[in-house]
Amino acid sequence: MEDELLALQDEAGVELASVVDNNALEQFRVRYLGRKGLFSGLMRKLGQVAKEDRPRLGKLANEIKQNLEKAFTARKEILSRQGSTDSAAFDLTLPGRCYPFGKLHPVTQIMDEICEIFAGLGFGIAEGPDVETDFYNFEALNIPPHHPARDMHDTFYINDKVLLRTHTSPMQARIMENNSPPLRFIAPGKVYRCDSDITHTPMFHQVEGFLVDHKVSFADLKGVLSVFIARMFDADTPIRFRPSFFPFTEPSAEVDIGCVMCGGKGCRVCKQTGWLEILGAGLIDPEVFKKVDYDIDEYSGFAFGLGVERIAMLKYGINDIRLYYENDLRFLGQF
Ligand code: 2NL
Repeated sequence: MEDELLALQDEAGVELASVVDNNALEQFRVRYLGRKGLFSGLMRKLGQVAKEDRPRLGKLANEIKQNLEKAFTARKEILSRQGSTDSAAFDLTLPGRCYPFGKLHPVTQIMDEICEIFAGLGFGIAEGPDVETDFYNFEALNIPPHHPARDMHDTFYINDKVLLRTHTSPMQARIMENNSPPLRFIAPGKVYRCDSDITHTPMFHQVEGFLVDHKVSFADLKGVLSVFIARMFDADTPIRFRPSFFPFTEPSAEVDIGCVMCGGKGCRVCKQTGWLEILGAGLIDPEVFKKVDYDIDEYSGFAFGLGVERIAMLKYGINDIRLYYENDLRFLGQF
């Protein structure tokens, strides 16, 4: 009797799982739970079992009935939620539903690629706070109080001394302050400038890097950046260094690559010059070393900074930086 009850419960469970419409559900109810159903049949047999077994089996039978009723109601709810009333609503030959895959934002993808290249050259990766002090963002990098980079038009100030970092080099200043050479690190991250047009967004991403050791020269800088550009773009991408100025490096250079759009022939993107500027770099100014108490006769170093959105625009041929931040999946899904 006990075996029969348990077997009935199992059998009903299996059958209920295959019920996909209301007709089949009603058939199930009549077959198992109806007045003349299999369960009632077993209950009638309860009268024939030995007297001492009756209370135990009666209790089991009750539990099983409650379980069956509960399973029946649950199934009914599932079916009504699926909105099916008959088996015609189900076409088992339909293909399964495809859910769209998410992917990394193109800027994140390029950022990862840049970090991987420098990590391969032995650079450590250091991230710092987006909210910085005036000291680390400007003062420690030899940007004096009257420098145009501090202009209210560029910097988001929170108060006199606190601001949103305008570049990621404050992190480099923090690293130099707390460690001794030899050092080589890159600092990737978000930076903020009050500027917005087709080539500027108020938030964008930078990777800045630096290396400090004995006898570091401009040749070392050229070597590292040449390898970076060859890996990031084509291996034979032409490079040129143009003299420039940054408050934290001396000498300084802007680095151009042969235009990836026209192959150097001259086009709208490179303004007919055949070259595209992709990063700024130089040998770290002794004034910066003095701020972190490094002996300028013993150590020298180079530093560079690049805009991630700009590199991604050149690599993918995108002409408006704002496309990255409009969250249009038709755009973002292409990368
Ligand atoms: C540019 C120019 C540059 C750095 C950034 C830097 C400087 C020091 C330490 C660590 Cl002292 N990092 N960054 C150096 C030269 C140029 O960026 O046009 N960036 C898009």
